[in-house]
Amino acid sequence: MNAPAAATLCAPKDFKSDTKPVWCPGCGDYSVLSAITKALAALELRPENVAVVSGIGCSSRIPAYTACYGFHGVHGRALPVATGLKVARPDLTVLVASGDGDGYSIGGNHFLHACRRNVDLTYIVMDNHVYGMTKGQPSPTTEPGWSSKLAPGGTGLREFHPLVIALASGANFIARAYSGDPNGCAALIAEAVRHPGFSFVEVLSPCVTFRPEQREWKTRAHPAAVEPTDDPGRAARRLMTDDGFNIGVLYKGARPPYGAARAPAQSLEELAWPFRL
Ligand SMILES: Cc1ncc(C[n+]2csc(CCOP(=O)(O)OP(=O)(O)O)c2C)c(N)n1
Ligand code: SF4
Repeated sequence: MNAPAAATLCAPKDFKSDTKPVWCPGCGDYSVLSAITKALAALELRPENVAVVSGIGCSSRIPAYTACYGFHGVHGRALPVATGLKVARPDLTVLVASGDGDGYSIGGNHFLHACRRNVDLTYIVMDNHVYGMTKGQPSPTTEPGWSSKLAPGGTGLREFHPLVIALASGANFIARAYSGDPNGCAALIAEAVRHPGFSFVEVLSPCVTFRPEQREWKTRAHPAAVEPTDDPGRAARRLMTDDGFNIGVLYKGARPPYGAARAPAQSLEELAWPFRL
């Protein structure tokens, strides 16, 4: 799909590609795609100035459905690719799309260090508490008692707490969104992109095929009762007692992003220079 002429603002549809999503009907990821395109339009960006990087999973298919530059990479490795891209091309807006399996299991170590490095990225994790693409294995955020054919009786393992881990590791912006509210989700993604440094948006995005009970999330998601804080201690106390369904910005830090002072490279030669043999 061609974006409008440079002087014209882009609409959400201008950020969508002509590739039709293959997600199951009712999958939460449709709404996340729509929220991303709405956010990019609201930010008055253009597809050619945005890159969407992902790993592997149903959620990680998102780059192909946008008209932005995209990289559908290796399972769990979206963050290092996006980090390299943003450091080399600070002029681009870089979004990273992941799932709870991709981002917290195989990619868990990269999550810690991306928070710590604080490169100016927006990390959107579509959390459905299951590995959807590979047919329903428990993920790090699966409830210990969730019983299924692949894990009869449940895993008995406590869940990973992505927001607390992001805070402890140094993320500069932490929010939770719900795919069932695409406008609210778009507003949170736009705020995350605007905020300098590593911004983490955990999106509750139901897998209607392997976790059909997640349709009930629409009755559980609720706006966070308190304003975002810039105090990590207060944010930690809130997040530790969080019910998992508080929606909104939960922490907004003021750490300067990595490499903020660096100007974009002007040529391929300049980019290649630090890697010369
Ligand atoms: C190195 C490697 N290991 C395992 C897989 C198989 N695999 C593909 S997607 C996936 C899990 C995806 O789950 P999640 O990130 O939660 O995404 P969802 O499909 O639920 O959106 C796994 C284990 C793979 N592709 N590559
Ligand atoms: S398996 Fe689940 S996560 Fe994957 S497309 Fe279907 S509903 Fe969505």
